[in-house]
Amino acid sequence: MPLARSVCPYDCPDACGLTVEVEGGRAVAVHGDPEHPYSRGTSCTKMSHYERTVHSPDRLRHPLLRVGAKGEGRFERATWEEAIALVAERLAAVAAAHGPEAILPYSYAGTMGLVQRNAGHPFFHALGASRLDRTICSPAKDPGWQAVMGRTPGLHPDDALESDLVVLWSINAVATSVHFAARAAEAKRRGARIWLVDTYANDSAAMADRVILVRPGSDGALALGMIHVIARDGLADERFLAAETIGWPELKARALADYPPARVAALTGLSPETIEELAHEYARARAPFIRLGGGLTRYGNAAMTVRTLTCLPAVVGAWERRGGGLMHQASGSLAWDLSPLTREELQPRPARVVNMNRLGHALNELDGPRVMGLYVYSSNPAAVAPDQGAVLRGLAREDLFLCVHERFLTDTARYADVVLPATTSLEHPDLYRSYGHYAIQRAKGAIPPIGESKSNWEVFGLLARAMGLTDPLFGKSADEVIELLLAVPSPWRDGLDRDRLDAGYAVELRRPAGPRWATPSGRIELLAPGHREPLPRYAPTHAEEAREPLWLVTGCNRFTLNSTFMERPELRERAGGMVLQLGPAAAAARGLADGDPVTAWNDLGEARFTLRVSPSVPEGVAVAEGVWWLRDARGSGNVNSLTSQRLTDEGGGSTFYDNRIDVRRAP
Ligand SMILES: Nc1nc2c(c(=O)[nH]1)N[C@H]1C(S)=C(S)[C@@H](COP(=O)(O)OP(=O)(O)OC[C@H]3O[C@@H](n4cnc5c(=O)[nH]c(N)nc54)[C@H](O)[C@@H]3O)O[C@H]1N2
Ligand SMILES: Nc1nc2c(c(=O)[nH]1)N[C@H]1C(S)=C(S)[C@@H](COP(=O)(O)OP(=O)(O)OC[C@H]3O[C@@H](n4cnc5c(=O)[nH]c(N)nc54)[C@H](O)[C@@H]3O)O[C@H]1N2
Ligand SMILES: [Mo]
Repeated sequence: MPLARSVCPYDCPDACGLTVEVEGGRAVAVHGDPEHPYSRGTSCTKMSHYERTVHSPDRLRHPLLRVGAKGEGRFERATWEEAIALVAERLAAVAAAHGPEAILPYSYAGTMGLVQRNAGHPFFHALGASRLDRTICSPAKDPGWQAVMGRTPGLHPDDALESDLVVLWSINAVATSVHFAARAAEAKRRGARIWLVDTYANDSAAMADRVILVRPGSDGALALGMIHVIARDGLADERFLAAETIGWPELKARALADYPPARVAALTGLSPETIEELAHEYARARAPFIRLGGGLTRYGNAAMTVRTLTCLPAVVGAWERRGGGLMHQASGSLAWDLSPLTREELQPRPARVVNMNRLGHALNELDGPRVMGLYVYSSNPAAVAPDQGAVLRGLAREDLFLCVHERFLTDTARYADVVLPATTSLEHPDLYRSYGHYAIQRAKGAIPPIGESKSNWEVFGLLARAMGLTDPLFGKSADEVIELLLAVPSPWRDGLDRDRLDAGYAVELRRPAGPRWATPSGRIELLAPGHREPLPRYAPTHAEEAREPLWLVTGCNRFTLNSTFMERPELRERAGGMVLQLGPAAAAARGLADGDPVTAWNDLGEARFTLRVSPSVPEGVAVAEGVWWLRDARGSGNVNSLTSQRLTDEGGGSTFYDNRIDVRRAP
């Protein structure tokens, strides 16, 4: 049976290599590619039957025009010619009447492939549309890391194998990065200890030797408390600090003065003894490896927290020893210059920027001009964006023209005036990199498009032609665009085996030689002279002052990915529906029992859940895993009707976990 090589296109650090069995133009089975250097022949539960997504009976197969009310989901079939002409005409009318900035593109990570993901950029730039700040995930990691490490690349995930203490810090690796979890497990077999630092005992707790549950958003305080104890007890690596860092005297003085264990205990909810123990064990480990996840980046203090944690390995000199240091993400993005595709300079003038986390605001309140045309692709904002009530109100506006390019009739697509059917990654070519490892891969389509579906790149080519955009880029094929990207030289790709890449195999980027610390001072900057706050400190979260008693942690579900995979009945079932987990005391205090229908509410809205009483959830915390479609919600919203549009301290990031709620029995 013919076997095609492909790549998992989803927003996950593993970016697994896949092999696809093809029979009569159909994908009949999908496996992990044993030749992939990172994923090595295994994939997650979700992808093991990717063919069920690709050939799902629910795939959109042809363009649709709305006939019902917005959100109702009633459409009639149209041809591509009709649909493209209508979208072009409506976008042109919006631009003529209100100016091109009244058009807003909205996209995120439905596919991570470089061409399909960024396909809309040149089109919307050429129109002069508003620009979208794509910050829904964890952009605060970058300023946090850069304040200390500049452009120094982080650790390689395989370095964890050499560590004697792997810290899963705010990452649910067993759910969200199964191949990093496998490395942590291998390190454990070789004698390493594993810590989990989290807000509840998530799926990854089972592999940890020690589970450390902190009050949400307080990790920066914990790190400063550890630095206090390390400095106080003479456990800092003074030789490393003197030779390789700047600012240790100042950081040490601040930690000693302001972050004694008693104060840090009050901030984090840990006991002073635990803080002392953690500091001692971390400092005495030979090569502690911190894998920093996304959880703690979804708070108002995110960048400062990441920055503070990034100081820890330097304080104990961990960078000096193989396996020691911190990995916030893989740094392979440094290998790419996407400007031949994204083409900022096609803009007639720099257009305004709209933060994607504030879509509710953009649709309901933003003026000068008001958003009158919205084009959504590779994203499902009706479900995944914060403050769902405001987003749905905006999408329901009668005067808003909405086009959605999708694989399925999602919550967002139901509001569209025009729905265009999208291909899956098995039906179009692309070039993939990963944010969790250093392999890159080029995939051809393995099967023909399902129905009349088209890729992002093809659709923007059609729209560009219909709107009279003449730049030669719009006439190129996706494969020609891949060549454009590969033609930009980068030291990361020196000596790259092009034949192997073109044949569909994963190829590793090579970390170029460079300064050891790529910072302005050439050293690790524990004090950042140019920063508006030169020294790390504990910064409060947004919800710290909220009235509601429970922090809402809206973590990832192991069997779905954001709102993706909700199309698969068997995965939906395993994902368990809209469940809210509370600890036994919080449930008892409200007279609630396991299985009760409950309503969670706050100032923004309310959502219905089934209660699960769980000893894994500490006092003062509530956990809801997964981003469910409205179809699966018993009330009028999913968990994002409880999350706010507030942003992080730097990076304009989302603050999905920085919210509080209360809970009552539902009727
Ligand atoms: N409450 C809460 N909300 C969250 C999160 C959370 O933890 N809690 N996580 C947040 C995070 S980290 C992220 S990154 C965002 C993710 O936000 P999104 O990137 O919007 O994520 P998905 O829900 O996966 O939606 C992607 C959509 O793209 C479609 N798609 C896939 N491939 C293609 C393609 O090639 N072309 C087109 N046109 N469409 C395609 C899929 O069918 C799917 O509907 O969600 C955020 N929302
Ligand atoms: N199965 C599955 N895999 C996924 C996804 C998915 O939805 N499902 N989503 C993908 C995407 S888009 C992303 S961005 C990544 C995210 O994957 P991860 O990096 O694992 O991030 P999260 O799942 O958001 O949060 C990880 C953990 O942080 C905890 N946490 C929350 N607040 C805090 C805090 O203040 N301090 C500490 N120490 N911990 C805290 C949460 O309880 C959670 O257990 O996963 C990707 N992979
Ligand atoms: Mo994400």
